[in-house]
Amino acid sequence: MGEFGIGQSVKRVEDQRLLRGEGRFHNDVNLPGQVHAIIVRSVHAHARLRSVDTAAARAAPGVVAVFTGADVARDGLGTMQMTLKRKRPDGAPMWAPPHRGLCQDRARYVGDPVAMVVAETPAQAEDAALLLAIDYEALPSVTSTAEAVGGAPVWDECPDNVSNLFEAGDRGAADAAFARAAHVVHRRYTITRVHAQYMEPRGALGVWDPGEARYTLYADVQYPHRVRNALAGNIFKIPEHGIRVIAGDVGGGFGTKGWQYPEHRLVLWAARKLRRPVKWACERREAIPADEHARDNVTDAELALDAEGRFLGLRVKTLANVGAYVSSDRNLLATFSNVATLVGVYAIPAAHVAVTSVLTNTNSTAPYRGAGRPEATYVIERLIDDAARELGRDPVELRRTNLIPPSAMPYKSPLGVTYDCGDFPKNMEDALKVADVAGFAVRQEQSRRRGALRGIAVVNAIERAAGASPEFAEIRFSPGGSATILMGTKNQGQNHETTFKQILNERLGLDPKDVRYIDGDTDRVAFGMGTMGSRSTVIGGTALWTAADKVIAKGKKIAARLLEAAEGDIVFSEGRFAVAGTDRAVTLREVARAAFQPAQLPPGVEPGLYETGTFAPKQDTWPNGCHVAEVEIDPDTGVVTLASYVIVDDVGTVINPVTLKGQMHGGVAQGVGQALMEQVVYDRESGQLLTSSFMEYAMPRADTLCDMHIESNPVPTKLNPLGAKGAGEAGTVGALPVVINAVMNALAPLGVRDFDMPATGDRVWQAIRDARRTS
Ligand code: MCN
Repeated sequence: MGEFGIGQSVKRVEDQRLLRGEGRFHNDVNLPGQVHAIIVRSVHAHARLRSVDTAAARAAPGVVAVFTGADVARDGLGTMQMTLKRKRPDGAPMWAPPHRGLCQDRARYVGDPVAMVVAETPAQAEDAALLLAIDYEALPSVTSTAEAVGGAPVWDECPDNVSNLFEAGDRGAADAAFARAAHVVHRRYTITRVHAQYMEPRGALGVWDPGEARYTLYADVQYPHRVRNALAGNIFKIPEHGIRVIAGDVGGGFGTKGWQYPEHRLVLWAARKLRRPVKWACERREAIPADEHARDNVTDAELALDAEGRFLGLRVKTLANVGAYVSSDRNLLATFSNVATLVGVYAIPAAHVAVTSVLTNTNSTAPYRGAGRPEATYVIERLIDDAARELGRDPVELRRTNLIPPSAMPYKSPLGVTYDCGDFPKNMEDALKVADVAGFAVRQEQSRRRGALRGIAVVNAIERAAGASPEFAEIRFSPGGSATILMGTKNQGQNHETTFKQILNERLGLDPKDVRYIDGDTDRVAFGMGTMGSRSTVIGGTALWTAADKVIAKGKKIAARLLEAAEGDIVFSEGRFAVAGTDRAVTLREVARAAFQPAQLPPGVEPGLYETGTFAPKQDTWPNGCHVAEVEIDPDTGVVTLASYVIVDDVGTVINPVTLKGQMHGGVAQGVGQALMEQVVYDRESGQLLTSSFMEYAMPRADTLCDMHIESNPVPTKLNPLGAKGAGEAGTVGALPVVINAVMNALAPLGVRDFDMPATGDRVWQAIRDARRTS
């Protein structure tokens, strides 16, 4: 409806404030009397802490306190509790050790928090931190995913480093499919470890209010309510109302800022002990050692095909590196989501998947943009390209033969999930046209004349988004008739304010200027699950729609009285309640004002106008799309240049085409970054982190990317009244496989058979050289 409604390219209302530097990020919050904390982190991948001598640090200028693991243990701080009940392959319960906040007897990765120094200024805390005398006894370590099983034990209690095994599908059916296959294609793919690299490094400000006997945490978290619940229930063991969590503007989260980190409990705990606000602001150079990382798995995948190229079965075994600690259930979610979409958009009748989560001397791995879906899509889409090469078939034709047709919807996949709707063949056919795949040979020849190799790839992506869990919204009118919306989701850059105001405009006709937007405060917002898994638009948006429905229902009663008509004759549209078939009408604003004047109300109607909506979908949505990329490679340097990128995407009803494109661009950039250059690297022998800053960790820049052409092929879902599917991760899900497949398409004619990300110049050059030597 109108210029602000659903489907309109409304400019982001939040940008004025953010671009003028008027946002309020965690580091903008400063309180009287605050002191500053520095976390002293392990310099060893694995070490016994023989002693931590704090005397010199305590005596340093400005130091207020120095805390170690012994203090945490003495005060009885709790740990996160897992609710997932998984098992190890031997049937024993999974070994998924939580973090204690500060290391107890051992440090288990480079960056593991060993001590906290609190001083009047950050500089004094840093100087004092250098005076800590930590006597480490270095122990053998293992950081590599492939070498974790049978490597040096990270925990004595779990000598083989196997945390748990997760299986899906039907092993018998898959084995039977392989037994009758005409062809079997087998490959091993490695997906690297990366860091989310949000623009705003993490931070936390802890406050203790002795009068109210209550904590307040200011932090850049994605799920304020769940962080509060975890801190209250698991760590401090107090009722939830004993903690308030406030997340202001958040400069990117991408999944790995999800919820509670050790620093959150430490600043709160120290604030109470010291009776002063305690602030920790992660330095950029501290971020890679301090934060949870992502991805990092090794997969053996097999595809069975019949003589006509129809897919018969898929078998996948993945080793997923979970790091040294498992800080919550969500750290294992990536392995779960990974499994669900491994068959992609293809009619593969039988599949079996086994994911073994392994412990290593590395940071925990958390869900990161896509959380398992880019990994799954990478495996199936690479396997199809490799199968096409091995069987001498056209990769697009092979896909076309096996796509699930729209007539098969809802489609129950052999991995236990149901795709509700989508038109996968149309996505691909449209993308082939837009990307002019037919004209590739000409462009390849032009590249060849310039001395360059050119590769193309077409991949289909599907992902589980907006997983079934509740979300909350509230609409409050004031006596003057203006409105405030309070959302349980948490914006981190996804333009929630704009998006939700558009949804409200569509349903209630309210001008965005007349609506105030609030999120991220557990005292102001009654409930929330927060933002992750591309759920906010679908679930938060529907919660808001539900609350708006209640506003309309109550408004009709009030309007009937104001218009002296029967309630059944009142119709609501475009912000006005009218008597059907007449021009007699009152605006929503007038109705809202009347709601606060008891004399204006019909009997039995409660004064006031504030409604809540909580939506709990029955099922996940399945956004999908087709990505086509072309790369050019300089064979003399190995440098890969992205030449073109096309997406035809189905996220159901599009709320805002321009912000959706922004989400696609960002998502693709993160996938391209990982495919071409990003990687967290450890030294195999010492377990040292070799990429702890931007000096060693390469990030994509504007010139890494090319123009992106994005089109929509929306198939609205019936799972929510908006018809929307999640969109925030879709770009990344397709980008990872399409870039590497395009690189492989360019390299395979030279004899390169196996190639893993990242496609950096030196690695590509090496692959070309090795292939030339062999041939
Ligand atoms: N949208 C739309 N139509 C749809 C769905 C979405 O127009 N059918 C647009 C809307 O503008 C909406 C945005 O896309 O605000 C994202 O919507 P949604 O898919 O609901 O995703 P969430 O808001 O729940 O965001 C989470 C998602 C995830 S899981 C990661 S990771 C990620 C991402 O969003 N992290 C981000 N995008 C990010 N963008 C920024 N700037 N910062 C992050 O940390």
